[in-house]
Amino acid sequence: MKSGFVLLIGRSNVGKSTLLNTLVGTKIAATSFRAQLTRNIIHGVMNTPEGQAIFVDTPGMFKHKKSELTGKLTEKVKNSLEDIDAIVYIVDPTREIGVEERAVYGMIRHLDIPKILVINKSDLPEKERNHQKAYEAWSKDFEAVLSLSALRGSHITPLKELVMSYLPEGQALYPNEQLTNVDNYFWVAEIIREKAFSVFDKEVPYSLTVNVESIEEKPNIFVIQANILTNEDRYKRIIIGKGGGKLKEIGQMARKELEQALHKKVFLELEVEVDKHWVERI
Ligand SMILES: Nc1nc2c(ncn2[C@@H]2O[C@H](COP(=O)(O)OP(=O)(O)OP(=O)(O)O)[C@@H](O)[C@H]2O)c(=O)[nH]1
Ligand SMILES: [Mg+2]
Repeated sequence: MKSGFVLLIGRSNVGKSTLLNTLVGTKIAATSFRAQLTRNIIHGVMNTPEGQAIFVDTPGMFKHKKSELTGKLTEKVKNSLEDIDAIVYIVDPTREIGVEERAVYGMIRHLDIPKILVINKSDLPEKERNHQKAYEAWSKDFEAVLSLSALRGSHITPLKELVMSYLPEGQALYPNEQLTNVDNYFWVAEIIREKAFSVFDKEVPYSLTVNVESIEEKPNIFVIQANILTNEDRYKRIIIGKGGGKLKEIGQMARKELEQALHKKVFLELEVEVDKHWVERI
């Protein structure tokens, strides 16, 4: 059989995590319309009759604001370039090629590894995808160029086939039933963070992280305790909201999704704490 690692790389918000979930067929990585959601290297496993491809989701490259977090994320992406068998480079045809895109491309173009250019979001009307041609002009630097929709799951099969064709002979690296490297604690935290991202304006999401303290499975219910950690008191107040309304909203959305995925009732105890040092632990 064949097996190997396939890197999903691209700037923030192009749809890397969405594509990972679509390829694996289940939601592993959190996704958001807001940039810089993914903060860890996440593996998603695809098993086919031919073999096993392990997709590696990476944090989006993001040059907009220099911060400790951005620096750490860029470092993680650079480290993930080792021991990769193929690269899927994802771009968003609604956005112009700019300094940021060229910087990401600069990181991979010298690598002697098969590269596939994925022009994502093909479900959007043509007039919104007004940079499609500019990206297509890069085709000579790639083994293949595919236009697809990660969100709708259209034209995914050609990508799967291409990826498998580039993988070397090898044994399965993950047991058949295991689809990811992340554990339930991480996964639950990501779901909660995704919901927090969806509730607040730009400023707050970059100042928070989620820590799951405990997950207890009882016969009829999961009891989950989690903390939202944030840098400052003023953010804590925003996250809790008037009469606890915002926190409740996040909790309800997260609980709904967790219940759907776990096929069981969930009791989610969510608190907010100020912790100025959370970025250092990422
Ligand atoms: N219309 C459309 N939207 C998409 C598609 N793929 C992803 N999106 C949307 O684009 C946004 C970003 O998706 P993510 O998968 O979180 O992007 P990402 O590249 O992982 O972002 P970072 O983790 O911040 O680097 C979300 O709102 C997705 O729903 C697609 O094929 N079509
Ligand atoms: Mg992501």
